[in-house]
Amino acid sequence: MKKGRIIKLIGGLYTVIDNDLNRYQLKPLGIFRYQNEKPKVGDFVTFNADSILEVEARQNELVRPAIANVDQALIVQSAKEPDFSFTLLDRFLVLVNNSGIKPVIIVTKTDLLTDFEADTLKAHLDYYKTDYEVIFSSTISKENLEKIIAITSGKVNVLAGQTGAGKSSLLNSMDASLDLATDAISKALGRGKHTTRHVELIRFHHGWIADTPGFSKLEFHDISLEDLCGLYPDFLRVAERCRFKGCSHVHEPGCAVIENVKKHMIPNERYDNYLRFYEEIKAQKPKY
Ligand SMILES: Nc1nc2c(ncn2[C@@H]2O[C@H](COP(=O)(O)OP(=O)(O)O)[C@@H](O)[C@H]2O)c(=O)[nH]1
Ligand SMILES: [Mg+2]
Ligand SMILES: [Zn+2]
Repeated sequence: MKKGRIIKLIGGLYTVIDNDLNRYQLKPLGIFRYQNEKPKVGDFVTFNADSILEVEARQNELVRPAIANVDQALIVQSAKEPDFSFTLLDRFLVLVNNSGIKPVIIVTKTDLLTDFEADTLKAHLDYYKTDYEVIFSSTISKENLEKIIAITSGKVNVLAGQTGAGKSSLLNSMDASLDLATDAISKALGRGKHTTRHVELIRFHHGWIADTPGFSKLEFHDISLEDLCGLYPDFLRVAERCRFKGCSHVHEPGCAVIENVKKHMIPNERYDNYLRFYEEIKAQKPKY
């Protein structure tokens, strides 16, 4: 019996790597078929010549993409093409925070902005710097590529962001040997847009990175109404001054969050997104 880590899953076949970076093609033992939890990419496992026998308890995990034991999630969003969306950013932050993984915000394609547009976007994102690292980057101007290498190296990183945000291009520009398919290439091949189909950890600057098929379902199925505000570190800091314990920050009198929104200490748009997500979760069918 050996110990290793799952780095790839395609068609029910797992690739496991041991401490010496030897690779093994394995199947999960039949037992996993009868459990809810199948082994995931990122799992630490015990295995023999042809099967995964045991999966170690996970530090954290994502459902879509299915990946476990991640050090940080890079939330990648383009400054333009497609336009930067604070709603999408807040949505990713809620989902990543709920998984217990540390988010890092990466804004790509800054070369497409005028100086004025760049200043405006940076000013709006300043608010997020209290809780998150925010990095502005471009594969054209090479802005901050070294910095992103520095913060990802030696770690297990997962990329989150919509198709076209520039995830694969960013990785290629930091390590040309990766040679990941980008939008331009996949269009030329006529393969449509979703070129990254499976979850895989690839070696990246002494660590690992997963260029995932994307968070295809950005829904809040695992999050309850009561949980939502706990996923906003900025709300939590002021919530202790709310008049009512367990305040939802939606309608209660004496709500410190609402007060801070009125005083422009919390951006209106971020609060509006909170209300939107709150309604979305409320409309979900209860899970039993
Ligand atoms: N101008 C500019 N275009 C970029 C940059 N990064 C990516 N792109 C383009 O954005 C498109 C989508 O990039 P891709 O890496 O495939 O995005 P992914 O779907 O998130 O992996 C491609 O046409 C890239 O050439 C950038 O920094 N600047
Ligand atoms: Mg891609
Ligand atoms: Zn409140």
